[in-house]
Amino acid sequence: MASPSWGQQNPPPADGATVRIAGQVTHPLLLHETDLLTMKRTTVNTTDERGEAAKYEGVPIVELLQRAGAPLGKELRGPNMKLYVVAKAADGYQVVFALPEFDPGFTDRVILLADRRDGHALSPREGPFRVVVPGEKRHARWIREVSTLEVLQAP
Ligand SMILES: Nc1nc2c(c(=O)[nH]1)N[C@H]1C(S)=C(S)[C@@H](COP(=O)(O)O)O[C@H]1N2
Ligand SMILES: [Mo]
Repeated sequence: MASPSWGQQNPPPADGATVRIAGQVTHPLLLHETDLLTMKRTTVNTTDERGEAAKYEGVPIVELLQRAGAPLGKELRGPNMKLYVVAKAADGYQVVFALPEFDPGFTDRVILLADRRDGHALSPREGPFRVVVPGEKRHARWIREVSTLEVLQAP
């Protein structure tokens, strides 16, 4: 049955398998799932929103920000202290992090761009990428289906 256009039941392959690092960075990035596999990866043992154990695997977001040229380490001072990161998802949900939340000079907590849970790729509802914020009591910033991390500066 030929169809002149893609319908709701039969969408084109979504280009959701990428994540953009954009905004006030020197090297904006478009990363594919396979790019994340070549980067420094970490596993985080944590609990999900229902309190169930979850082993998430992926890349520390600081690695992505570093690669994109966001100011971190010694550069994270002065006017750069008003930089923040907006994470945006396919469903329009957005959450904000201050840049120092990712910097190991400020915190030992590792915020992850996860692409696997308990040894499996994330489900379409959750992935392909999800931000995992260990130790946070509420999971509102564990944004699913992340498409973009945008570095911006408070006015
Ligand atoms: N894209 C997206 N991510 C999201 C949300 C959302 O509405 N959209 N809700 C958040 C909230 S409020 C919570 S509590 C957790 C719930 O995670 P779960 O759906 O895996 O249980 O997802 C977070 N991530
Ligand atoms: Mo929530």
